[in-house]
Amino acid sequence: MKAVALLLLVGVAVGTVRASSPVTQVFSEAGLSGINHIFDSYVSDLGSYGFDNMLRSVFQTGMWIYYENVSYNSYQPGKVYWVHGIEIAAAFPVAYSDMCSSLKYVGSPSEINYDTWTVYEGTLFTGSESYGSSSHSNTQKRGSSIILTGTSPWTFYDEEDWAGRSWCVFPNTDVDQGDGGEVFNLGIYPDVQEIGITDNSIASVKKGCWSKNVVKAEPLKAEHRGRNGAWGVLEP
Ligand SMILES: [Ca+2]
Repeated sequence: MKAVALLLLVGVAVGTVRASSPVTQVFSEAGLSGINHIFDSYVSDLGSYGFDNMLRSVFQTGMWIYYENVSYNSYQPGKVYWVHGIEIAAAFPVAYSDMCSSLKYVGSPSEINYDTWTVYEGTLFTGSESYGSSSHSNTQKRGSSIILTGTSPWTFYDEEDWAGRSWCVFPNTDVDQGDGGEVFNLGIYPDVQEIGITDNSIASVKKGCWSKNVVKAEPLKAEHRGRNGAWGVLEP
């Protein structure tokens, strides 16, 4: 982690140290300047770091979600700015600058392309979440949005213990490639209903594709999409 931070501090310089775990360096000015802070874990209130409503640009690895309100928009709907990639720099559009009050990464804390699923309570990745890197027999039926990382498909069921109606979902909406040959696969689904899954119905998850009902989706509309990543905005 120290080596990663060092690389980030010197910018996108050529280096042999590369982040393979989620990390974001946030800046108070566009163009990766001004006051900055490095985060590698969830922050439910950026005010705790004196960084509330101050973000204008980021340099990051992994997928990070930047929320307008504290606690990941749990209690108040708001704007969502998403960025995924490998050593990717992004500037927030004016309407999304100086608005971020909480942030979190997606997937495994230690390896961005580990096979994981995250089911969020609200659409647009808001609220509480269920997360796993293996099959789960009971996920509490609160899911409204999903993000997958890694290369494995996952099957979601509307009954516990992998029963009932099912949907096979692949992590194939986005593939990012780093300069060192790293690959980051994602399946980003901001509203389960858009892929035919009933809202608040997901009750269990199994690794692999075990349903004839195979979900296909287009990549999210992005503000920018390049070889090493993409970013965009979502509004309720
Ligand atoms: Ca805010």
